[in-house]
Amino acid sequence: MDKIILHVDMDAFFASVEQLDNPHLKGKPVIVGGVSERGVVSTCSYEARKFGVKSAMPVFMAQRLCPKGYFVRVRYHRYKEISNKIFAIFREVTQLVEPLSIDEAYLDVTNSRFTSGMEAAIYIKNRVFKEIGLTLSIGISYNKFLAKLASDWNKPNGIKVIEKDMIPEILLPLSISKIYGLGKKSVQRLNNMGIYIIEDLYPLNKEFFLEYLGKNGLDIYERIRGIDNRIVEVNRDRKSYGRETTLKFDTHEIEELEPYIQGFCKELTVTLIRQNIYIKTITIKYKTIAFENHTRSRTLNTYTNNYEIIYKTAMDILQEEELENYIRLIGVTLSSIREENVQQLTLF
Ligand code: TTP
Ligand code: MG
Repeated sequence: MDKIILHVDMDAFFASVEQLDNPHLKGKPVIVGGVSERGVVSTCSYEARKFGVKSAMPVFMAQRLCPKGYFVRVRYHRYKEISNKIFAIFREVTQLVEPLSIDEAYLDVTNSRFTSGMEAAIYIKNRVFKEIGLTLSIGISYNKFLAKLASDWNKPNGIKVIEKDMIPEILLPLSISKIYGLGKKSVQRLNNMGIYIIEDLYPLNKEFFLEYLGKNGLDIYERIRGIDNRIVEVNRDRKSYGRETTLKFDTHEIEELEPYIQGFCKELTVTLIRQNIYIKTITIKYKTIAFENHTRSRTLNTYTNNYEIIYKTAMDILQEEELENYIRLIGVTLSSIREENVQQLTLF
């Protein structure tokens, strides 16, 4: 089955936060940056983009292009605070969130509760708008390269799906500068050979790519054909992976809890396997209807990412609990993480 990857990117992020916090700036050209004349523009609202103002432009130039603009100072802490809230929503949608920057992430929703990428995207957009008051753009496809391309398609406040049967039509007319992994120098070199759009690259064979683009060459050859096998990598600094839920009906019957444990262990092991991560400690967490929290852990002798072992251990822990009170919430957390690096794996 193809993966479902989302690329999510906030619209005019710093400027939108300024408009959110200062409603009189709504609908106005807002330019966020260093306030001194020597400063540069971090970003600007879409109203200011009409005047030609852009990220990284010197502020004095922005002042010339847009003299009636509202120039405001960067408030990084505030943007980070909002970013954390947005990422918390992403992580409720899927465990597989790869942050790319303060306002941008890849989400792998293949095994999430959503039946389609579109459904997940609409859910995210609605929640971010309702709870935070900001808009974002989402690209949906079966790999990272195409998802990222798609999120740029209808900015701001857009959703765009790129399906398999839209390749190569969608890729052919694109500028080669849109190819992920192709640096500015390579673009320039190809331009010098008369190659400007992806269509110009199609007739060329693999040897050309290897010769002119070096070790990246084969990746680029595949990418322009819609192939990109990079996985969505969650933050490697994480200490644990967990899933929990409030039960539909309070219970103290192991049989009724088992399907939840099973589901969590399945989801979590899929994540472990994808990320090449092994764990040693399994924790069961539950909350009774009296709101007492309980956690019970077991540490194995060896690291594992095996579903059967993790599931069986989780059930053993649960079976040893004396569940007198009814339970309202149950969860499984996996910790004591070890990453297997790819080189090691290929050696074996
Ligand atoms: P971007 O997502 O590149 O830009 P954006 O969110 O402002 O606008 P868009 O709707 O096109 O996505 O960057 C996110 C934030 O990072 C941006 O709001 C400000 C900051 N930033 C800089 O400080 N300097 C820069 O050169 C760029 C590109 C971004
Ligand atoms: Mg953005």
